[in-house]
Amino acid sequence: ARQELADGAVLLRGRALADEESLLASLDGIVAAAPFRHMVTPGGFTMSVAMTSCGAAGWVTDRGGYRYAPLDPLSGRPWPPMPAVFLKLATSAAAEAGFAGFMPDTCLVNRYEPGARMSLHQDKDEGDLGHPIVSVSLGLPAMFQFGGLARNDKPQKVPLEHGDVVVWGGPSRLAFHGVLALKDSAHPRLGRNRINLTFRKAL
Ligand code: MD3
Ligand code: FE
Repeated sequence: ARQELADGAVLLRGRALADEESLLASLDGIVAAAPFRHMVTPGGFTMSVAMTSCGAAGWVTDRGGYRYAPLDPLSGRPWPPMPAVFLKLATSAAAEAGFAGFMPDTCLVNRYEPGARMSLHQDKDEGDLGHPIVSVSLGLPAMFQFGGLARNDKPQKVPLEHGDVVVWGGPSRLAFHGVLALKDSAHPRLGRNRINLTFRKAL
């Protein structure tokens, strides 16, 4: 099921389901080396979403700003490497959406517990905004908000479920987007959690 949400934004429903167990096993390895943490925004707010990363750099925020860092600030060591199953899923999904050759160098792992949310924002901390972003949703469903290029554009609501993959490129790359507060329920495999893997070329 290939669904075009907007120009350049392609939803591949269930695209990650075949890789579910190997994605989750790889995720356990990442979290063992680089645990989830709640980071602080430049404005001083602690994020409700807990995060970690793998790959050559990881997205971090603190009072000093948002950036990609080559070392995990918690450990002072490099982030865990990008697992092969992550890379293969991201590159093949991007190719199916029309972005052949996409080669991410980082995966941000977001963990939502009930009540966690992400307010409307743009992703523009990457060096070259010509590359798409691939996102993989696992665990509890979430209501995703997908707006336009202006903060005021009324967002469309898109439910994202376990196994869904979305590729955001071209004119959609700078769209405002966010995630509504996660409703409390339990997923058979992930319990009271939603995990989102966000693949980017940052460097
Ligand atoms: C649309 N994460 O980490 S992924 C983020 O579900 C982030 O955790 C959300 O937004 C989450 O920055 C959404 C989907 C996503 C990612 C990047 C986008 C959608 C996007 C960039 C442009 C437009
Ligand atoms: Fe984002």
